[in-house]
This record gives sequence, C-alpha cells and structure tokens, in this order.
Amino acid sequence: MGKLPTKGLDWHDTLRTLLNNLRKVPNHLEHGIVGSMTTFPHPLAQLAYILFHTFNANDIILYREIRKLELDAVSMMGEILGCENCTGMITTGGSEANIAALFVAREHGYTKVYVARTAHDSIFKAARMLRLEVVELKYDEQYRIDPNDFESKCTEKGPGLVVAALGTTGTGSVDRVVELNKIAEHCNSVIHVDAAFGGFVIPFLDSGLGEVFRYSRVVSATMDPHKLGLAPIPAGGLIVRDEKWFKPLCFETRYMPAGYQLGLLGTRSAGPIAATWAMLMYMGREGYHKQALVLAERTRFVVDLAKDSGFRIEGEALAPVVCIGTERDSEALDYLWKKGLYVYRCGIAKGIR
Ligand code: 0PR
Repeated sequence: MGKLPTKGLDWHDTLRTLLNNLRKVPNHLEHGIVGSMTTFPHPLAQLAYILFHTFNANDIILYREIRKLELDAVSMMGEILGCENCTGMITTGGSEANIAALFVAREHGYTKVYVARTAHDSIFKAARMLRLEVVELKYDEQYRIDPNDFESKCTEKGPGLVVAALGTTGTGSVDRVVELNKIAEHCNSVIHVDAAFGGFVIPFLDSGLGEVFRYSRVVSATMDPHKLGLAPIPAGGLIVRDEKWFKPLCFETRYMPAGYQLGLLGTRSAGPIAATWAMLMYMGREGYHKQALVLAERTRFVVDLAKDSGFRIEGEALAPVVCIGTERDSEALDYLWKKGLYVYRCGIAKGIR
C-alpha cells in the first residue's frame, strides 16, 4: 500500500525507487512483446511529446497554434484514408475515438449500431455507455462482416450506424467497406470505420481497401498514432467527414475563452498532438509505405512458419495480426509467457496472436 511520506524524498531516492520498478517492466526493445499493438515510439515523437505535453490542447484560444497542429495532423490522417476535407481530433486512443464516434452518430439520430462480434470491445463498451441498440451481424469464415446479413437486417430494422474494421484486433481481417457502403446507401445508414490498428498500414499496401472515405456513407474513422503511427501512448485519432458531423463534440464550457471544449475530456495534453504531427511529417507517405511493406513481409513470414508447422491461421492477417489457431490457447499462452514471448488470445477465435 502506498503511504504518503511525511517528509518528501530527495530526487535521487525517488528516481532510484522508480527505476527499480522500471527494470521489472517488460519493454518493447528488450523483450518479446509480440502480441501488443503499441510500438516503441519513435525518438522524434518522444521529443515532440516532451516539448508539448505541458500545454492544454483544449484551450483552443490560448493555444490556437496547437489546435492548428491538431487539424493539420487530422487532415493528413484523413488524406491517408482517402478524405479531402476531413476534420476531427486527437484522442487518448482507439477506445475514446470509438466512444466519441458512436456518440456523434447518436446525436445525428443513429441510435442503432450494426456490428459483428469481430469488432473491438470498445464498440460494445460505447454502445452500452450510450444505451444504443446493438444489432449483431454475422461474419464469414475470414472474420469479415457478412454483407448479406447486414442487408437483410437493416432492411428489416431500418437506419443505423454500421461499424466496419480496417484490421480487426483478433485476426487482422478487413471488412469490405465497398460492399457495406452500397447496402448502407439503400437503407439510409452510415458507416464508422475502426482503423485504429490498420489505418497506418492497409492504405499503404496496394490492396485498394484503405481509402475508405471515398465511399459516400463513411462518416467517421478511428486511426491510432500510438499503434502503428509510432507516437507514444496516449494518442488516438478520430477523423470525421466534415465540420457538421463533428459538431456534437463541441461541448459548451462556459469558463473557457472559446466557450467550448472538444471531445469527451476536459484538459487534454498537447503532447500526443505534437508527437502525431511530427511523425506524419517525418515519415511521410514513403516512410509509412516502407513500414507497411516490412510489416506485410513479417506477417507473411509468421503465417508461413505457422502453417508449415501444422497450425491453421484464423482470419485474413491483412493487417499485421496473425491469429494462430489452437484449442489449447491457455496452455500455449502460459508456455510462451514463461519463455518471455508475450502473445495474447485472439478472442474472437480459439488461438493466440
Ligand atoms: N480498435 C481496434 C481495432 C483495436 O485493436 C483497439 C485496441 C482499439 C480500437 C482500442 O484502442 P485503445 O486500446 O487505444 O483504446 N487494440 C489492442 C488490443 O485490444 C490494444 C492493446 C494494446 C492490447 C497493447 C494489448 C496491448 O499490450 O489488442
């Protein structure tokens, strides 16, 4: 139990104690954290973070330069996803972005969420918090939403928000937004794309699956710099089609100079904004393209190795997540963790990833 010292420690002792803790923490550089979606952040991003983290990005009058950086970053991320005039905000991560996206949709009148179990748990968390009606969709053997099921359910139940994933957490599968878009047009629905993980990869591979804002019914997307964007935690992104869609996230805050704040939080650190902006500028299209090719190659390597060793792969592994199917997932997890190889359960399928 922590006990507040009566007389504070000196710097030295405080740091020594902290470093003792740090030594016990597995880290991305020395240990086999292979199942985690966060990365070791780029040193430039860490520097940008340190320089800016003391400022409150939610004071958009005092720190209007920071809001400009944020809008630049959001616009660049929108461009990656095929959007020309997108707006939005940097969040603390994918969960906050997903919760905000479902809230925005609700404020625009979409109170039903069409979603498959393949979606990230934060979508279900959001639906529960916002008391939205969840309509569960079937998924195919590749763990992608079954468009026919969406069609029949939205024809019967009416308009809603369908949540598609550009890289599911469990199997790295990619929902086919092109097909969902056609159906969404018919039944007056809109689409939120959870590209938290795949957003910095799929658009850079020549798969034609990444530029999701080219489809008319896509209104928002989650895309996380603290995953494959190489920014430090906590950095997520919510990209929305236009100002009008974003409006519900401007909350009246009477004491602030602007009279409002953006998003679910109050005070927001500018660190993640600066780090995200810096990474986008530094990496550029070419940098992320190169990273995507390396990741695709490594993914292929793991897939082939697992298959050659007699395992089946669950799902598509299009985003760099490889779910190796096994009924003995708990045993495998236990064994590998003991060896210092930190894998996770696939969740949606029996296996480890
Ligand atoms: N959407 C998708 C598709 C995700 O995969 C995740 C997180 C989120 C949203 C939520 O993002 P935040 O965690 O930023 O709120 N996916 C990882 C997962 O659940 C998160 C993770 C990260 C897990 C590091 C373990 C870990 O060590 O697998």
